[in-house]
Amino acid sequence: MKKSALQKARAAYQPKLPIVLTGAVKAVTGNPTESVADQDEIKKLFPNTYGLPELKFEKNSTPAPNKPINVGVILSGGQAPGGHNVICGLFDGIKKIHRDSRLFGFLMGPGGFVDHKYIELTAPIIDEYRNTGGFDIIGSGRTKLEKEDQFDKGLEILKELDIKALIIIGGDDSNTNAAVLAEYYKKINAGVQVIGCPKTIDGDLKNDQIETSFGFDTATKVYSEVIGNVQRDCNSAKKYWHFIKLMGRSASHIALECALQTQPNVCIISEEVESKNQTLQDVVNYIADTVARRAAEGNNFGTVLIPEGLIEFIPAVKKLIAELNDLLAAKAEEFAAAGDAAEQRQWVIGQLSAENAATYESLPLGVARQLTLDRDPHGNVQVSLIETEKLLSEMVAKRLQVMAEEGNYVGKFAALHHFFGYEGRCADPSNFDADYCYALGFNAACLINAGVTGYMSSVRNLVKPSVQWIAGGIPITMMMNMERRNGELKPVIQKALVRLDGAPFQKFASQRADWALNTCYVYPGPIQYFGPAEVCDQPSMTLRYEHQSK
Ligand code: FBP
Repeated sequence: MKKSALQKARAAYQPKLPIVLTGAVKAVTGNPTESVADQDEIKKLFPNTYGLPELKFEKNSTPAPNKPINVGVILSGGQAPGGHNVICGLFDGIKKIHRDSRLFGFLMGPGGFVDHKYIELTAPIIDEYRNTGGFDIIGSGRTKLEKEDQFDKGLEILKELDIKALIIIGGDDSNTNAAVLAEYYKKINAGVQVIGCPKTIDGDLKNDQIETSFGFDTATKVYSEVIGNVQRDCNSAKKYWHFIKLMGRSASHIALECALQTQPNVCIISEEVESKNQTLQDVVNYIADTVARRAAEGNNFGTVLIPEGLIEFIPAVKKLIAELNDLLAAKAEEFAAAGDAAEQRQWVIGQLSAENAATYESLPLGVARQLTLDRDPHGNVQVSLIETEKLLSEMVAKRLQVMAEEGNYVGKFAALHHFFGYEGRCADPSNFDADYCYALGFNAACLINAGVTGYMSSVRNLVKPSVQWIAGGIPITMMMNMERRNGELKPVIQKALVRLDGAPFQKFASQRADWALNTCYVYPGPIQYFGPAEVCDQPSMTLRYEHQSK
């Protein structure tokens, strides 16, 4: 494979480990834990792995003699920069336990585990992927691991390869599955540990114990670079409004971080729209007012950042989606048999409550249809397929026409559309993500060596230099609550949405009026891998503000 000059230089980068992981370690046990909510239900569902203590690694003076161990690894869900480094850290970690330890990678996500498709990850393979973006070392997939026959089928290959620990690198849904698998293997005495690693560019897998998921830092830096470039272009030509949709599923962490980095004229935060009980028209009016106020100053240009999950947070649409989820879970076959798209639309309208049917009918045809189609295997609406940026700009154009007729707007409005998502998911990890991911993988090996199961690899104190990071393990059940999925109440890891009382949102809210009217763009430029620490090694602004407020 031909390599770019940067790839070659980057291969030589040695990720920095927390100092505590550089020698022999011992696991120090904290107090028993509780789930974040619904304690009784979660305890009943996880009798063998509920209430475990938090673990913290500390230096040990005498390294314990160890035996070789075989480990399996799965990449699950959407790509996130740094996944390869988790695997490299894991490989180096188990080799440190014993040089005869072996690592097997299951191909194309959890599906490869169930179908027994794997490769052995040897040193030459691992060395090809150090500090690179992507998940192509073994591929990823979205098969949901949830049924006992899948767990049993997977166990066959684990036994065949003498694998004693399985590492699942995934987001909230995949780590929920890791917890269910850990519980099952413990219950049947399978002799296999299951450990999770917090992955997702969306930044929604975080809590008091997991400060951030990996990939968020790099992806938001890539998006901020291109948003900055678009802003400089629009400030040069002064003739376009750019509507930029950003990935991130339900949560608006990505949009908020990019706003903090680039200072656009408008950034919508879905969680705020929901808390203010706003309608789509309210959001449109807010953008149109900003366009009009800038036009009055002679500025017929600007930028609008839109989180991809916005539509789900409009309270009326949220209610509609909840009813659609239950309806489609209960009557999937009837829906499929209803006929073509127009007939299915009529069938849906006939089944919904009057209030939700009215919301459904009020949405543009394409958006309404997407809400009834293609849930991913975890039951999520595929919001990345909804063109919210076009929907909003069309509605803004209409609103401006009305405002012009009323004498409240004089200006020109020409809109361009962008969707930044896939562009950032496989970028070469920033120094932060390269170090963080390597540490998460290496730490997972330490958790294996500590003999635990049902834990998530945790590396904390992330705004400090990486040598000062704190390493340990968090019981996954500690992050769980009960939520309705596909018409049933299920134990799942609680998704972290943007907190409106949190420091990152507060900072944004205190400055956005200035950014709206005045042109305060910041141009962050591309990720830098070499150079002064203030350019190369800064964690995300979200993480920095969150830590400042502690
Ligand atoms: P994960 O939760 O799996 O990390 O998803 C990340 C993500 O990039 C979302 O932001 C996006 O909505 C989704 O994946 C897109 O899914 P797909 O890769 O299947 O098109």
